[in-house]
Amino acid sequence: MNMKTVVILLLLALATIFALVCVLLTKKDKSTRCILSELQDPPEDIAIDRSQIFADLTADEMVQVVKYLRDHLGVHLEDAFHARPSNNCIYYLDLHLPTKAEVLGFLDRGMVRPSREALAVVYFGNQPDPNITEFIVGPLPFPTYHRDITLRKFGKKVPYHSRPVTEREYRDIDLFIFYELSQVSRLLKVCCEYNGTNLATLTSAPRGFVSGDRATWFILFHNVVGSGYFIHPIGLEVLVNHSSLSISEWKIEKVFYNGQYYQDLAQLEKEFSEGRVKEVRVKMVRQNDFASMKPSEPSRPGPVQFEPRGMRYKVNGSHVSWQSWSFTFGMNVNTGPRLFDIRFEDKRIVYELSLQEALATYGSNCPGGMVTRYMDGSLGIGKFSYELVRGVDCPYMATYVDRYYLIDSDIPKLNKNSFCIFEHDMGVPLRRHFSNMGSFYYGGLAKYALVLRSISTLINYDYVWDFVFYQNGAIEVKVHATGYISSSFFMEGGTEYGNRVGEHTLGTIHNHLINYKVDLDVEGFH
Ligand SMILES: *[C@@H]1O[C@H](CO)[C@@H](O)[C@H](O)[C@H]1NC(C)=O
Ligand SMILES: *[C@@H]1O[C@H](CO)[C@@H](O)[C@H](O)[C@H]1NC(C)=O
Ligand SMILES: *[C@@H]1O[C@H](CO)[C@@H](O)[C@H](O)[C@H]1NC(C)=O
Ligand SMILES: *[C@@H]1O[C@H](CO)[C@@H](O)[C@H](O)[C@H]1NC(C)=O
Ligand SMILES: [Cu+2]
Repeated sequence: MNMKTVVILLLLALATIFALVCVLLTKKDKSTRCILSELQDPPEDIAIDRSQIFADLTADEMVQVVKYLRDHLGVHLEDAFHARPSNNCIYYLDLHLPTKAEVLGFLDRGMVRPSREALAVVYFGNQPDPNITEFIVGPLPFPTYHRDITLRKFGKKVPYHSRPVTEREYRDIDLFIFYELSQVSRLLKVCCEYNGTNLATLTSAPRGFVSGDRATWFILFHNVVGSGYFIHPIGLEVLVNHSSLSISEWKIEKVFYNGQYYQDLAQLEKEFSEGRVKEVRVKMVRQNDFASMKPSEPSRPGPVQFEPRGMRYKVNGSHVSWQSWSFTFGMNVNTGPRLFDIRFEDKRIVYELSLQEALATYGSNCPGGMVTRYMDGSLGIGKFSYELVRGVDCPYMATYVDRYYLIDSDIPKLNKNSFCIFEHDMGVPLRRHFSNMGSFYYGGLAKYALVLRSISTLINYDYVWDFVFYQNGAIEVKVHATGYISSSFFMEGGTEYGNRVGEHTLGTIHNHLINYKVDLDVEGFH
């Protein structure tokens, strides 16, 4: 099997291009310049200072909010890293943006700076009627108040069963599954060379079909080390009902093995020992893994761009400026990268441009793949925006920026170098003309773009999120999908649902849907 067929995935390019030229070529408003010059600082410093209103929470602010909530909620908060479903814990924190009216009042009309606040999402599991509550906590950095905004925001109580699964819950589910698997030890030894440690699980979603369900198909794979285990399925899948807040009440509701459903693992093992299960012997891959990402041979280094007279863009905190453009960027732990106050020639043209959701819907003849509709916002597009590798993930000379996030734990975590910013030669002229008619001349201009990028690894696949700014006033959002495919065990009829990419691996048919919010604000229309 050629590695490339597996590793190289679809390339998805969604392009939203705004033609802004005519609006932007209108003359600069001198009066705003006059107001700015009354203040002492140069305009660039003022812009940087004001952009702080959109800045992500700092690690110190997160620590203060956690401390405040522990001291003021009147209940014991377990650290989410250890919390069981029946505990209370802080699920995540994020910046709470003031309303657009408040922000614009401050930015444009000299009104007071709105106070800086955090959004805290708390799981209240340790009470008779558990719920999820959203609080606003402020003012930062030293909070003195919190407000429950759940009912105002959602119009109803947020049911506890709909909460995203925490890392702790995944760990507990794994412990539960591997404990239960001892019931099929004879089958697993024969079919899959199971030795107690060489299998791994993969979640699916949604976790049911009616409100209140919390039962998930988990798919079993050979846990091939240092390689994409997602394409080494062994043919076994289990439906785990983890709705109970008491882990001892979790159960396996259904079992699937190589095309057949069973009531439970005991029934599967019994039928296997009676010779009524058609097992498929899947060898544990030890070398020449078709899923390996290792280049097969070293290659000579490719071309590299350089900046002969240094960077032509500036990055200060969350504020970026380049030629006529400026904007502020950040990362929402769930929804991913977000940009605010995008200006061209100092005029705001976009108030907010942010990723909202990445949906992937699958088809398969195995239950896990068949039901799967991932909504990556619930996994954490921002949380899983990991460190970028210089010269591969972004050009060598790019500027790299760290991000802190807090989710699934009371301690802020660092995603080092998880944004990159670079100016890039587009390899094509922006405009040119060669004249050999009438008179003899040439005029041309090289095309450059400024790119803000982050890359999210959502389980098996990696999304490369680009926000591209062009000299002509166009903005483009782009996504490239790479990483590994999600796969099912290959069985008869599998090719109706995808392509056979390995002896036992079906690359399943699916769609990606990427959703952005664009709040265009040309000429102050809002
Ligand atoms: C960032 O901007 C602030 C305010 O304008 C300035 O004091 C600081 O020196 C700048 N930092 C960098 C690294 O440019
Ligand atoms: C959720 O639980 C919290 C903590 O006990 C409580 O203050 C809040 O009123 C509850 N929310 C709803 C909508 O019942
Ligand atoms: C099981 O097999 C894996 C992969 O071959 C190996 O790395 C691991 O050490 C084995 N575990 C035990 C307990 O033998
Ligand atoms: C899951 O278990 C709960 C009891 O813990 C039960 O009420 C519910 O019906 C089960 N759900 C499914 C999908 O089997
Ligand atoms: Cu895909």
